[in-house]
Amino acid sequence: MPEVAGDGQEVKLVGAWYSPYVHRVAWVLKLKGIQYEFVEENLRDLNKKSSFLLDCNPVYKKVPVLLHHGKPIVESLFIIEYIDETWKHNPIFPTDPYDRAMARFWARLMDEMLLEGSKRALCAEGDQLKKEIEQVSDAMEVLEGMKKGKKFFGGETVGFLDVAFGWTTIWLEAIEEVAGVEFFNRDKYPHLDNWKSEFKQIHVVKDSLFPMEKLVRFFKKYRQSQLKLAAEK
Ligand SMILES: N[C@@H](CCC(=O)N[C@@H](CS)C(=O)NCC(=O)O)C(=O)O
Repeated sequence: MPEVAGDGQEVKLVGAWYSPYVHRVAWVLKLKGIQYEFVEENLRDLNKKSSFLLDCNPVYKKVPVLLHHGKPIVESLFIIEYIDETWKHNPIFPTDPYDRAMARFWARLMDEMLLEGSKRALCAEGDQLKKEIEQVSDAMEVLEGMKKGKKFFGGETVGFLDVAFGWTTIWLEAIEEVAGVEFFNRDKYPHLDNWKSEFKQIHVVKDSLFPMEKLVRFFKKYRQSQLKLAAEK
């Protein structure tokens, strides 16, 4: 039986139900069997964040925040590294230093290109939307090439890159629906398509995913509010 953190009091995850960054951290905690308490932060009004969040993450003021024995760790990719180094069973990172460095590189690049790009697409129109679609498509091409010939990005088992890219499973589809665009084409990205199906079958992922319609409703409101703000400027 792997060593797990105590009674949930010593590990807390501060998050928001819809956050892809939060889910990737939760997946790693669950894959390692670490008990934790989830603390939902209400981000509806970004000017009214809790003093708890502002104390924990004074620089970025964002979720997720992981608290371990009361000490906060921020930024999802760093949090995952911390978890993997602290609880060493069921390792998430590759063991080879070169592979580890490359995994960090790809995770960060894809956060910049794919995650941030598709987030911007969610609230974009016209030429701006076209530009974001191009960037997201470039990123998808790269991912398709990286996935070829392997069951998971990590090889035969789920690894750091799988959890880092796991958000594409439903978040990307929800963005496509709300922004009225197509990023993901099964015929163009068959390896990614297989991976998506495999990833969604992993029990900790399956149990944590919520209906896509819930996310679509949330994103619709978000898009409308952002477009309204942009029009008022
Ligand atoms: N780079 C950060 C991004 C975290 C992030 O953007 N979180 C969003 C929720 S999905 C947030 O807290 N937004 C509040 C805000 O933008 O002020 C990470 O990887 O943890």
